Amino acid sequence: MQTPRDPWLSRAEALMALPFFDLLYEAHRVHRAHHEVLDVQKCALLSIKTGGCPEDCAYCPQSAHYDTGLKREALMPLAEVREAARTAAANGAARFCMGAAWRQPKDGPEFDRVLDMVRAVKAEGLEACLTLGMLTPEQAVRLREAGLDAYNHNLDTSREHYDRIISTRTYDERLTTLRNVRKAGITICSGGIIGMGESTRDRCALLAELAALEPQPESVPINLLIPVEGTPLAASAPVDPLDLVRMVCVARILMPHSRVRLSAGRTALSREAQVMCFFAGANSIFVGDTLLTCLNPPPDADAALLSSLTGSSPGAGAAPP
Ligand code: SAM
Ligand code: DTB
Ligand code: SF4
Repeated sequence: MQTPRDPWLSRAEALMALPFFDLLYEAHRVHRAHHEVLDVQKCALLSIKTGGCPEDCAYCPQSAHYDTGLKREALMPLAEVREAARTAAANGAARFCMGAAWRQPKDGPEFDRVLDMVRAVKAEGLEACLTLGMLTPEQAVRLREAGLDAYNHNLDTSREHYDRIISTRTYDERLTTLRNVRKAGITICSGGIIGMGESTRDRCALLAELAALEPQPESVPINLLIPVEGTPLAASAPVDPLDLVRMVCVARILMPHSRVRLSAGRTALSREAQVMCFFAGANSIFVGDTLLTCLNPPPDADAALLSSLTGSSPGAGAAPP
């Protein structure tokens, strides 16, 4: 039986099989036709509830199933979130994303506090994004009413590879939450991770699932696995940066209007590999020293990275930091 992803999957596989320059050239052409190439969105990221998560995602340092030495933290006080949002706005972030290590939020005082966090972030003039796990239709509506702009909920990998990575939830549960979010009028941020032992076909199938959503996700984060000691994926082989560039290219071509976010794993990439990802169509990054629990490049390195795109770089002979 034909599923909505199938035509997208054939297209993705055909693109992925192209010679590198042909793929890169086409991706950049599509990128230029739909976006300002120097417009790279900066998103701040804050873990508002850390560790002790009941899910068993094999990549995740926050899962209670693995001993990663991470210190658990209860839901953050509202004032701390407000302060972090203020700092992010002062540092030029456009969007403020808050993540919680939950399977799904419980209605009650903690969910009410998250609604207040959304209001506080909006009051600083930032776009507000959350990632809290699965949502009911009612929770999605309450978040929208509080002013939430976007909800991050990654499909993470292909349907076929999914149960080798996560056993405590299904792919269809992920898709149901995405539907609930969309129905409530919140934009969708959904992407995945590469470097988890998946095949090229799995990568294509992930992008095909995302591209088949109607409408397509407004943001597509592409994460490079950060192998974390204590998780089942700690010993995963590193991804060839050119395969990451290919992944960005195919995402850009299949989803021409989306923001493709070069997400986790940038500390493992050279400046040149990141620039190639921007050329391929990535136009968003997380800024700030930490992601949720892992390291991100330092802000001064990112400032230098972005200014090296604009023509205002130090000039001939000056080595970047
Ligand atoms: N608990 C919620 C959920 O799973 O939807 C929200 C937080 S969860 C940490 C958000 C995303 O972070 C995951 O979907 C995954 O894509 C990404 N992530 C987690 N650990 C990672 C790692 N070690 N390397 C790369 N990405 C990771
Ligand atoms: C996404 O796709 N990547 C971000 C965000 N959405 C929430 C999270 C990356 C987490 C990396 C591992 C960590 O810092 O714990
Ligand atoms: Fe929990 Fe999200 Fe980590 Fe999975 S990815 S263990 S759901 S915090």
